[in-house]
Amino acid sequence: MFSGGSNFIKDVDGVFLFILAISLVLLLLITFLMVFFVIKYNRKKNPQPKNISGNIWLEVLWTVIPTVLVLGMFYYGWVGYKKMKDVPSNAMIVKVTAQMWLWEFFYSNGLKTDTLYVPQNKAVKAELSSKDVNHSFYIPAFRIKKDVIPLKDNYLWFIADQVGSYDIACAEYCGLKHSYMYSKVVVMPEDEFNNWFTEASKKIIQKDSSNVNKTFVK
Ligand SMILES: [Cu+2]
Repeated sequence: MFSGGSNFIKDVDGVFLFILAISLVLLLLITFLMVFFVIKYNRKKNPQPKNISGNIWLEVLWTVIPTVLVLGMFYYGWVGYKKMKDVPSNAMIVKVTAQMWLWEFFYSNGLKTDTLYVPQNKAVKAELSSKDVNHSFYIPAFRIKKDVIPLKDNYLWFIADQVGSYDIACAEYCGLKHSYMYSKVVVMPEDEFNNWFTEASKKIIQKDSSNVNKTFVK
């Protein structure tokens, strides 16, 4: 946790920690008050039960504080979500197709791969579509996840800032072999990516220039 390689790590982990911290404070406070009241209003100390009338300030406090906390969680979540929706105009577009039970990636020239190759420090927009049922495109190391739904065009984007290979998972139960629906995203320095892209594209042209979409390059 708190490692990974995209431009969203700070925002997503930040919201996560913020909510975790609030939850921890509430857990401790509620546990403390519970034990405190059990002792304070113990029957041995208070043989005669008494009615307690309301306290306006207490009621104001327990309304205002949770409202502020919930609005805070919403605010940070919304700010982060908005960044994930605003794709930079210079993003490289890769079409991602999901089907039971594999991922396929299509580059602008028709190159098709079973692994997602991307250049480091460049915005990549993944246009998501499904050939059959609901899937979910999930790269935990980049903190991005989006449902892939038939007949609905979803997208997400990211900037991978660390060279390496990271898991891509399907995060929506999609049938018998859902748990095997894994792929990898490989992040390469930009010139290395460009070399790979040129080489891989040559192969599809050599194999069949009239039918590039059906050529699989590993
Ligand atoms: Cu799936």
